[in-house]
Amino acid sequence: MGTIIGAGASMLREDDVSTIGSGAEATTADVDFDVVVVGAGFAGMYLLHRLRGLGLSARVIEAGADVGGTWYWNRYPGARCDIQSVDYSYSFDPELDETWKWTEKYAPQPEILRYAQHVADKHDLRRDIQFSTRVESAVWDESTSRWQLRTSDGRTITSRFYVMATGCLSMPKEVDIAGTDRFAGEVYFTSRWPHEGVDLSGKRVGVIGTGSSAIQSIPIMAAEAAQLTVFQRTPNFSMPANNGPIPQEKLDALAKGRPQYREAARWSGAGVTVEISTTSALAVSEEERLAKYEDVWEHGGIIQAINSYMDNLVNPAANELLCEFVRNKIRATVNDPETAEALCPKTFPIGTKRLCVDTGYYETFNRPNVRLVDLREHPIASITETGVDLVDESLEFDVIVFATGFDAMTGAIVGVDITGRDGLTLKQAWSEGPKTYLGLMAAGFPNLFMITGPGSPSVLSNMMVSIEQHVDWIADCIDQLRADGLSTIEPTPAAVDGWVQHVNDYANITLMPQANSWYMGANVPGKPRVFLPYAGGVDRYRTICNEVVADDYLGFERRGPDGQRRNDGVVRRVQPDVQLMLEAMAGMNLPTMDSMSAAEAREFSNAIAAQRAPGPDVGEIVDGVLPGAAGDLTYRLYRPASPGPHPIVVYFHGGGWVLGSHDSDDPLCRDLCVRSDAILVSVDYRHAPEARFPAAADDAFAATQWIAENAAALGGIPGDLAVAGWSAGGNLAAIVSQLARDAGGPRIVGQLLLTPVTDCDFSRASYTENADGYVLTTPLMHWFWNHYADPEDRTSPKASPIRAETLADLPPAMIVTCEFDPLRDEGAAYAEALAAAGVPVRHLPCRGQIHTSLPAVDMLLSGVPIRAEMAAAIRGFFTANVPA
Ligand code: N01
Repeated sequence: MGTIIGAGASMLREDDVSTIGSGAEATTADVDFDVVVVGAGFAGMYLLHRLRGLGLSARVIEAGADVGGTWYWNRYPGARCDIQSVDYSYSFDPELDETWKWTEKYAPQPEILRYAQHVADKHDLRRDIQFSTRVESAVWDESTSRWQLRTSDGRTITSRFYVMATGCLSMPKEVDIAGTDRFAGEVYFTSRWPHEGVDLSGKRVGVIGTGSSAIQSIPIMAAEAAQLTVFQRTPNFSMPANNGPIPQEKLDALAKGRPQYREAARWSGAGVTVEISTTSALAVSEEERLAKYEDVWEHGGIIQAINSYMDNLVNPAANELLCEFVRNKIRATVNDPETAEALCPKTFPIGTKRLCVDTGYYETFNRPNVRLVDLREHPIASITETGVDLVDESLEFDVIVFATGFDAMTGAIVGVDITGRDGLTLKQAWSEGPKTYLGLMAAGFPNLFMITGPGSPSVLSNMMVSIEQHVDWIADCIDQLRADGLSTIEPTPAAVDGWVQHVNDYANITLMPQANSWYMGANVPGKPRVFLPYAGGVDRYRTICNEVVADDYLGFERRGPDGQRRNDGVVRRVQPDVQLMLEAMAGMNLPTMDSMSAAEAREFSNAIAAQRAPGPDVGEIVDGVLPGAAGDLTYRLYRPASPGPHPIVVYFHGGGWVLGSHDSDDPLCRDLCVRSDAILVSVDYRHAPEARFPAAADDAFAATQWIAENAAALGGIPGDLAVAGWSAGGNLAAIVSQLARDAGGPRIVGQLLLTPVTDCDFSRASYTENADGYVLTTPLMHWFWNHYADPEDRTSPKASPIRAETLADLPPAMIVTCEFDPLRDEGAAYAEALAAAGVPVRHLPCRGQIHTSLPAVDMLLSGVPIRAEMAAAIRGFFTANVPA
């Protein structure tokens, strides 16, 4: 075993639970360390360097015989990285950029491995790396606050901190094909390719799999082998590497300033600076779109392709355009139309499985010695002594190559038997999918860190950038603990649950979960189907990690001899797409409406509304006029495309009784009409301050009466109406329900109240918690009320419906509230009060949403399930399917 590092020797003894790196002389130097790291790939190597810099004792345990990690193991012919080499390299040591010159845009595996070896030499890393050794088990010892690790050489070592730097794609997936052991010929795995290489000349070779590894190696194997048969279960999208010298624009950008170039990568979405489109693929002409795709095909890489249009990964229609472009490339390249069609992916959106990068892959299928077997048409029955039996044909081979992939992101971590606090194993804790905080730590496993673990951007980014960020975060964290006299750190269960939720929320606003990819764990039989990486981007993720530290390690509990510091909390609670909208608005530096006159505020809100997405098409839209309480009111009727008559919903727009019109909530009305198959009549009403309380309420009721009387003429089913409204419109819908009850008609069968104003009381907690930052602010609510009603009028049930003498006998209700809304608690209070009065009511609290989320149709994907529930409630009102 090698010696331990110079500066401090091991500074933590087994009887010492108090300090880190205090400078004491080591007595058990070769078995006790401040930090043990598993893996000597790029992550473990840089971490070792950082830990040494902090004067900590560290030992890296590595299964391979040298450094390099994935580049040590994956030596199959044609292996290259799909990120350009100048980007896929360390930034921590600027001298490396001077001493190392990449020969190609995408360097081959031997060159990347040499680079790792060069770094190891330069920083003299190997003396603290124990090669050809595995950690077999790791157990947290609560009494000493240390990890006890058993290694494959039969030793036990201890450490205060334990770091899994095991890589995301390092544990090969077990082959799940019958008869694999029977084959008597040569068997190779791309992920464990023999170091001495393989001579395929003159041999009949079968390759199973068509992922990145296969796609890179197939052209080279085909050139060597006598015959090559490719067994394809799912075709993949691949684009040309166009490999060659490092592109001039890259060299120019680096020449301008390497530090700035590196810094820009750290704050980019994928860890590589590329142009990010802000245009929808659907918003440009076909000619423009194809020109853009061609440019990316010829000059770009996978990150440019994904970012060619802003909605490639969120809108199925936009995605399909890029899919078809690539399919047409395949059809144009492969001579045999049947083979070409079989190579065209059609079962998942492009980019939801890792895009492949190739050199001559599709062209290979034009060679006379290459055959594609489509396993969807001809499944494998079994592997035999001599080859592969399909259900309808027997094929003989000298060599079978398995390019069948990895148990990604979690396989290598749970592959080591890790037992945390109270005997809990990581395998048990992750039985339903990995649960981490920031992809860095797990609850119940103190001082266990993961580098690029599940729940971090990792595989969706340039790994080098993500590795360096994690290593720096972990090293800084350990250093801070030492400075604070603390010895353990662990995330709280609430922080972990919140992060897992946030990771899922992000995945769910993309198309990513639709593919049976290794991102989803779907390639390994029995693995929980969970989106593993964080889709929010390197830049946002870095901001979050920095925020956690700045907020006194939010979501962590740290302990030391002098007690504990627990800063429980969830770091991101707003829905990701809402957060993006808030960030975009913040970037625009918009004025606040409560600083404007009513006329200015109306103009401002109209200008904003003009820029929004239009909402879905409906069968028919009719604008009309109806009599209000004191003069005519305009309305807009939305009719479904299905044959009528339809049930009618009277809808009242939002805008604090001051703003808005039947135009302002147009996308929401369209959406509700389409989803509920009901007519919506969106009614305007007089606005304050020109017409103050109770003008709006009186108009709303008068309009409802007129619509009830004219239901048949409007194409509706006479007799029953529902009412609905958002914000101040929700207030009016609630009040109309009360007025109709008291007046003995019209008959209202349901009320859909969306983030309604129900009370003039500003003392509820949501007014304080969400006072600012979520579009509708507390000062703006004051501004609305001041325009609308005098203080003595506000307590009238015609302004504050929650104050009605009785809420009994009101129509069934669905009340939707949003978590980050000043009106949240009064909506919830109204739901409770209705229920207490015996009214059937369903309260739908929307996690992570803000007041303006509900009408943001076609802008917020996270709002889709909510609007589906709203529409279901409308249908339920008319079928007496009362909400529960
Ligand atoms: O593995 P994969 P990979 N019967 O999982 C098939 C990175 N990487 O090693 O899709 C028949 O992508 C499986 O079929 P299906 C990169 O991130 C990067 O190629 O499950 N077929 C699939 O076709 C990449 O995404 C680079 O239906 C079976 C293939 O095997 C990741 O590593 C290079 C099967 C596995 O494809 C993994 O790539 C290489 C079965 N029983 C790798 N089981 C670059 O940087 C599996 N398959 C360029």
